[in-house]
Amino acid sequence: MSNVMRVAVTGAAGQIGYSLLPLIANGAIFGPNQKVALQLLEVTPVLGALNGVRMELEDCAYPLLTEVICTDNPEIAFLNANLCMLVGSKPRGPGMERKDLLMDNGKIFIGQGRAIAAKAASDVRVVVVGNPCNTNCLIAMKNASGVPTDRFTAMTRLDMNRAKAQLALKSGKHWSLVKNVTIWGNHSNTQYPDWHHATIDGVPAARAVNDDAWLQGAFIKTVQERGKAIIEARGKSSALSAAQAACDHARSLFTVTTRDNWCSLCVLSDGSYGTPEGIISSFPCTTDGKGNWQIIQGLSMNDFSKAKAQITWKELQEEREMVKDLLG
Ligand code: NAX
Repeated sequence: MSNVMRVAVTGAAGQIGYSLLPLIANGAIFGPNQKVALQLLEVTPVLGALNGVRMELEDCAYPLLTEVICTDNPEIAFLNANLCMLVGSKPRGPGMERKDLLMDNGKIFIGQGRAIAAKAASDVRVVVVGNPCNTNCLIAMKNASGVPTDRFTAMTRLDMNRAKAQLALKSGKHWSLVKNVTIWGNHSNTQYPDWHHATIDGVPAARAVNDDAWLQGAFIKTVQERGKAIIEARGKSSALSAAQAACDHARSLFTVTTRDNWCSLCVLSDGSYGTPEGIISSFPCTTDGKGNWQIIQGLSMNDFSKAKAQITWKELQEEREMVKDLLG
């Protein structure tokens, strides 16, 4: 790794940003021995608030943090960036259709994809968090001419963490003992959290939980609708858990992840498991610790899993169709 890893974060003055930046500055992605510089992007009207965040970061005097750059220019934010965390996007307004949200946000990710291609470091990795994150990721990737497509990933790590927590709570075991949960498809309420290969303290999850009706019903629904439940309870969308998940996702790219405890990443589909090609879909993945991932091959999928996965893959195809004019 470089002497200093340059991490660009968009939407940095937003609520996820406020939880995410301290984690990055404290070594949550690259570990306790790697210096980091933060390159923060916001829209122009929010630069004042972003400057306040910069002041607070300085006031933390983090040993690992070398520099904080604040800008409204993507070409400055992504300059020599090794990791770009694309968090900023427009929230859905009242009465706004899904297509309007896709189109409005899509335009942001065209510009950011181009700026990454023009300015980021040659080893850049991109993590898209801002929603609709799968399709935003596809748009950024398609507009980042010359950047290999496997550098682009979108986040279902929060969904995976939520699924692990639900399995742990149901089985009375600690969540650190839950392994190999897969999120398939879209980061939306069509996603399919799949427990069939998961283990809890070394025991197959289905045996540890011993409640198939719960797994096939309430478990899936709780994970799919957790975001909504948080908004109802808190009055705001998930932020600290989203920030933690974004770090977990990026850390997985830069540490080795094996088949014994895989991670879910949204990556460009190559048709594995019957997923339509050319969408950004969540898959079970391993990583090599150098920023590279591989889709795990050879897992069995029963008819229940196939049917659930089809629903979310279809939604991703529909999203891609809606933004086809933005795909470079
Ligand atoms: P906030 O509205 O608090 O912050 C978003 C920030 O992005 C704002 O400060 C805004 O000014 C900025 N922004 C908007 N357009 C921008 C642009 N073109 N360039 C740079 N910055 C821009 O939202 P927050 O709660 O932080 O959520 C951020 C995004 O994460 C949302 O799209 C949200 O839906 C998404 N989420 C994704 C999750 C996932 O699992 N993939 C989970 C959490 C979260 O819902």
